[in-house]
Amino acid sequence: MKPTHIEHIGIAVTSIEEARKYYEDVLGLECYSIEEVVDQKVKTAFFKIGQTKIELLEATSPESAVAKFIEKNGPGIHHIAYAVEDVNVALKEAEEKGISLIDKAGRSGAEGLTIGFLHPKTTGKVLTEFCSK
Ligand code: CMX
Repeated sequence: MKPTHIEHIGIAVTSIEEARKYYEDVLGLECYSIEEVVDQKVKTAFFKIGQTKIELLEATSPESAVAKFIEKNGPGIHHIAYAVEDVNVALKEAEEKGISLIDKAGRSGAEGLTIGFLHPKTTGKVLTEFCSK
């Protein structure tokens, strides 16, 4: 499954409108896309740095994983996403190596990518995502 690069880092925020100021005004990055991912109950804002992206995540419902995360921890780094050739192959390989899957199979994520999450309890407490085109 060898990941090729970090596809994005997901950062939980209470308000994209507030949080984006740091990325734009201080780091000088450009927000090139704002997209709601209905399935995940989040609004996302993307900034590109080389091959990698920063994904700001704002909950659109109190039931969202991001809302629960912020309630428990406050805003901050939420997950790391690795680019892999095929999410389904990567999920299967991880499971065979004893990792607990959140997603048994790839599903649709932001930017038209196929995504799948691994449970943080078996990844050293880091919520981990695989992404493929
Ligand atoms: N990073 C690390 N650990 C996390 C975490 C995160 N982002 N979110 C939850 N956890 C930990 C909790 O701290 C808790 O650990 P302890 O048992 O040691 O206390 C454990 O996971 C269970 O957490 P919980 O608050 O009870 O939450 P749930 O079990 O209901 O859900 C999780 C946790 C990871 C299964 C859920 O958040 C999930 O399915 N996430 C994947 C989907 C997602 O995050 N979508 C939003 C982003 C979508 C996108 O990028 O498009």
